[in-house]
Amino acid sequence: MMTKIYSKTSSKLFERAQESIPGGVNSPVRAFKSVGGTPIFFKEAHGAYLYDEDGNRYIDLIASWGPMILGHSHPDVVEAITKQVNKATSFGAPTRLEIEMAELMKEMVPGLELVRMVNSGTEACMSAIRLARGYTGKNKFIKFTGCYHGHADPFLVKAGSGLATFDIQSVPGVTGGTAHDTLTAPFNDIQAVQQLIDQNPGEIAAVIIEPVAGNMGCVPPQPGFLEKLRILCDLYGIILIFDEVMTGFRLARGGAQERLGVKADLVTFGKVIGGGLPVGAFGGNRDIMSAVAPVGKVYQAGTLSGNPLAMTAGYTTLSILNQHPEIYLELDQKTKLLRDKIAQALEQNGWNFTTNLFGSMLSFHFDVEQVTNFEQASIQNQETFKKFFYHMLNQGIYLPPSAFESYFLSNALSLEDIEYISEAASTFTM
Ligand code: KE4
Repeated sequence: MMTKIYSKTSSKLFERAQESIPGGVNSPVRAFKSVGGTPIFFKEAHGAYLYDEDGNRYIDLIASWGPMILGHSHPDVVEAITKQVNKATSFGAPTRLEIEMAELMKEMVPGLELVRMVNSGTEACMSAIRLARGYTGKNKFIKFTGCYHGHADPFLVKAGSGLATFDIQSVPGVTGGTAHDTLTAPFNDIQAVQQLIDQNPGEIAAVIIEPVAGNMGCVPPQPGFLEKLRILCDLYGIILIFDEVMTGFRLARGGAQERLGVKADLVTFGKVIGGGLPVGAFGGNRDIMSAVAPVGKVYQAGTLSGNPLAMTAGYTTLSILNQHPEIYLELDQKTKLLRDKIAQALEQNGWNFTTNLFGSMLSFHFDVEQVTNFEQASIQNQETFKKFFYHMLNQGIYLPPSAFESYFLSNALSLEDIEYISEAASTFTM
């Protein structure tokens, strides 16, 4: 039964929230600004479902932007956190749990020799860039237009996610000096990378990339692109950083490196490794990582880094994924089925669109032939996207509230849920 859902309490809470929190949210993409209207305030989540303040149920296709890969309130994760919370939540001192977490990540990710825990993907990426600069003694780095590596100053240049959503191409407060050292190239354009290297001889410390981009919608690498990037980095002594905050432990146990067969020098993580609690990490080659304090002089620190509660949530989540790799096959199959069903429904109703899919990452882009980079993502029809977003939301399906984000599936999504979503999409008419 398709019923129009609207959360009356959410609009009251949103008004109240704006009195105390900038824009009423603690992260801009949640504000529904690009789709208009009022964000839904949720109070509970179980499995593949979110429940708003009025008790309306939504099928969740964001999974908290990736972390909830097993579904919300997974019983094993809840049990483990509950046990730990009664022992301690944070010491600010080393614990056995941090060793076990690092060892498990090393077991799952090829080439991860040393890994440092932090508290967000932003911290992981900013630390990795500082490390690359400190290790090489060079200042510049290359990022790709439309990729998002968190909100640290150096990355807020032609970035994706919320910056693309709100069309913020340069951020007040990011100094010219900082932006000067951030070089940008179009995603999937290896010639542009070669050109930047030629124009900045001996000055580039690193290339940082989302190996499968997720912050301009889902944009997979073209065949050979990452391989050529690896060759260029080797040729010119540039550190290759894979930002796997989204793809890490989502695409495979070994993330994009395993899935795509390309090895980075440093990898950043977030989202899934916290199992819903704030965790980020960066790691890789022992020689480079040994430049990090207290071994080396590249300072990086955090009061709550590796805290027992977050380690417990992350360790439990990764252990389940490590022991049940079939989850990745199930996720891939469900994502492909979901894509095919929605695409069929949209085609039947005469919509013009393209879809990108990689593993359990998926996006739809209206009125554009293909999306292989940010420029193409930018010309998609955002008005149609908004209509589709609300068409689905009003039938209890929670899509990312931005045309520059990806769907993230949790393995709690059932075939019945997919059937329901397909049926909802079939009534999206011109
Ligand atoms: P956080 O600091 O938000 O934990 O991670 C930053 C980050 C780094 N790298 C990649 C590839 C990312 O996707 C992110 C964060 N992703 C966004 C969603 N596209 C987080 C959602 C938000 O900003 O609220």
